[in-house]
Amino acid sequence: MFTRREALIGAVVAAAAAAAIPAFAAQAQTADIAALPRQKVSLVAPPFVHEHDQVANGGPKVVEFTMKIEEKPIVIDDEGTTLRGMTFNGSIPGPMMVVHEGDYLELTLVNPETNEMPHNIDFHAATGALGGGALTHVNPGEQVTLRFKATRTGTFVYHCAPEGMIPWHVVSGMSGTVMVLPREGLKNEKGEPVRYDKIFYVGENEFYIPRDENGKYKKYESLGESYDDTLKVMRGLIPTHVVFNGKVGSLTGKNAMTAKVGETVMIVHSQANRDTRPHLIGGHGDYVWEEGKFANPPAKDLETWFIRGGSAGAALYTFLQPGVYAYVNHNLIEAVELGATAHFTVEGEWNDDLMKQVDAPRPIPMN
Ligand SMILES: [Cu+2]
Repeated sequence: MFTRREALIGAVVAAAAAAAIPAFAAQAQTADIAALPRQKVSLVAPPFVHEHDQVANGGPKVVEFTMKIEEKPIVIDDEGTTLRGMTFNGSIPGPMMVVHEGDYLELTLVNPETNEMPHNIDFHAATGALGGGALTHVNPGEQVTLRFKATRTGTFVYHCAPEGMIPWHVVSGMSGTVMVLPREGLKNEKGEPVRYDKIFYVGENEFYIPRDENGKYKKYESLGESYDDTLKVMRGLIPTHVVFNGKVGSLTGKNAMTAKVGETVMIVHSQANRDTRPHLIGGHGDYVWEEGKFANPPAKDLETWFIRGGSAGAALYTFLQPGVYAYVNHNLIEAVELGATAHFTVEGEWNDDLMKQVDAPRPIPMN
């Protein structure tokens, strides 16, 4: 029998040994990483996603991205309401970055001198140092480069997380998604491969815009000037806007996402701060990774799925009918009154077997 003291000493020795092994392993890995191929990827603004292989082509590599932080006023509805926005790369949400499991994601984060605020980035896909937040703090006029290994597959939120100002930066627009695909691609619940023909990234945000004494939304000359009022609205937890991709109508009408009958579309949906429940009106989620984690089998045939605040989920759907589909947050007040609605415009042949108007509306017959 070990005494408690011996057990403690044993634990300390074991911990020291465990600490020594990663140090050695870390040195070996640094050399290994230097030998890996590098790929530079240009990011594109959501709802689009940069070109990528679904099944990894070759072994692990270092995938390089650059994002510039842009602070700017952004009109978020048809009434000219203006958010003092903070963005990764100019868009809300920030662009999606796609890598494969075992790859290294290397991000250069640029905070131009023209900005007012310090920023950083917390990758939910990463391990250690506040998701990189502790190692990426950049003041205006600085840039930083962080590398992390993508060890877990799935869709993961990233967001700004500067000490003392985290929620303000997040609800001002600073979030996005990293997608780490399994090297062999996606699988369904039976382990069979599944693919998408198209991918769209929908980032949902809620905004808290202060009003003046007449109930009109206020405009501010700077982020600093907007801070106190905005914080008061945030603390009430009642958003003034709930939107997809940065503003009311960013994905509706002429901005609708498009597909063809028979195409399989992947929809990645993130919300960095607040729970939401996407629903495709007139369609379904054929396969849904609600938590966005590809190591878990997808759920099948969902009507509405749940995205936890602080996460991103993924849904695959093969369109079967043409027409306009609304893709909404199925809190319908948030969808219709506050803005969380997108559209898919789908071309193709109508299938009468799936749905047919048997009798058009007409007066109720007298009998
Ligand atoms: Cu920030």
